[in-house]
Amino acid sequence: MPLLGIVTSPERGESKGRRVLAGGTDPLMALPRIHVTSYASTTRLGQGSRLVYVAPRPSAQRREPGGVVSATEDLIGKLESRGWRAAVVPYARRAEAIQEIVSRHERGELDESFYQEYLAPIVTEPAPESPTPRSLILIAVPDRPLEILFTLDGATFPVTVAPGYVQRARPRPADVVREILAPSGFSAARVDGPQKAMATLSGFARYGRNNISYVSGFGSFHALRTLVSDLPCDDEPPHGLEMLPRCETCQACRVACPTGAIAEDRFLLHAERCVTYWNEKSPEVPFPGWIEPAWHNALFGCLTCQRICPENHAFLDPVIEGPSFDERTTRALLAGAKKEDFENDVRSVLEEWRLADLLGYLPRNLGALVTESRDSRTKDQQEKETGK
Ligand code: B12
Ligand code: SF4
Ligand code: SF4
Repeated sequence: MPLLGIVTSPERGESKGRRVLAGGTDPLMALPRIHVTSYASTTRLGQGSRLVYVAPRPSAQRREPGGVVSATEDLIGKLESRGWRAAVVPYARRAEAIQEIVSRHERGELDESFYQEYLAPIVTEPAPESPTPRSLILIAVPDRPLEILFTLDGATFPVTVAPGYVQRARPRPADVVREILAPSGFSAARVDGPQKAMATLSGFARYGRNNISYVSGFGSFHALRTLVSDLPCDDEPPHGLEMLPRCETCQACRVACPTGAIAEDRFLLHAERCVTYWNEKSPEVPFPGWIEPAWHNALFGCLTCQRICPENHAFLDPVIEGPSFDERTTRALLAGAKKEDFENDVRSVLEEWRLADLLGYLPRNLGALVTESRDSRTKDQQEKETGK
């Protein structure tokens, strides 16, 4: 069977509109660094002819209607068209970010229990061996707080959840990236690491005084994900750890933080003082006495230093509408009911919102919000009655 031609089609099976010439003289073949791979797939074009697909080697470019695009540009373009932000940066940023944390630990700047619980696993996690690590793909996925409606004492009781804890299943960045890269022969694997430090050392994000990272167009309301990839990437030196220019003259988050986690005398957060640190703790760990009831403002996480931030004003709405629970279910959740204790309709809501695995936290976390709400209602009532 004669070989009719060779194309560099972005998607397998997509040959329409491409010029296919005999003898491998397609103008695309003149592009550097493109070669026929051993796994090239073939498609029948017509009687006695065959079309061979080729995959570009690392750093290959490919012709698109608007010109030639690299696999990297193509990836970033496709991720951004989903509403995400992305960058491909040198793989060295991961080791540098890990070194940042390790040095702070060695200098005694980090609370030891906090370090052991959260950071030691991150800084010691080995990177996957495959793909050959050439770059990091940094991704910021915008997110918003969510509101769950509980019912108590005959009234609706709205509760906020900070972004990222309770959500419907959504496409995973790693799967999306792998699908985009597959036709070009590159691959990617999820890898952990100090996400904010990696993003900031890459110039992809900047720190706010609240120690949360800010990405252009999203404020701090985004999740960070990192993948390791064999996509090539030019070596370039790391950026410094940059702070938002506005923080030079603003202290709003520090003043608003009720616990003193954002300090005056140092930039690094006192993580062990953060409300989030405590409402993420295993359900059997009670909140310490120094956390005042009024400081709780979310079922998971704390939003005080993000809501007050002027850099976030454009990103506070809309809040995602989460599930609603009737009084009977709310009381059962407060009493520590497990997924199996509910009827199918409630169970499927818990699963849909990925709340099923978090139920153990509800007696403590929801309990604190309920207590606070009842206390403040009683106080309001007393004030009304006494006219104060
Ligand atoms: C541990 C952890 C926590 C801990 C500690 C938080 C912290 N600031 O370290 C707790 C449980 C408290 C927590 C809380 C939250 N977390 Co958290 N957390 C993490 C985790 C697992 C590691 C973060 C880390 O490396 N901390 C160690 C410290 C040392 O590093 P760092 O925070 O980057 O600190 C740097 C700066 O202080 C800088 N620095 C020091 N001095 C100076 C001086 C200047 C001028 C500058 C510019 C910088 C600078 O150097 C440090 C690095 O060496 C990451 C996931 C991951 N794998 O990275 C998520 C992560 C950071 N958390 C996240 C979120 C969303 C939150 C919350 C907002 C959730 C919520 N709403 O409640 C809060 C925010 C609290 C806060 N104000 O920081 C997101 C952040 C996304 C974003 N937009 O930044 C992450 C990335 C998870 C994710 N994959 O999306 N978290
Ligand atoms: S999340 Fe809450 S407790 Fe933690 S630093 Fe921000 S305001 Fe303070
Ligand atoms: S509230 Fe002010 S100081 Fe804090 S992160 Fe936002 S701009 Fe910076």
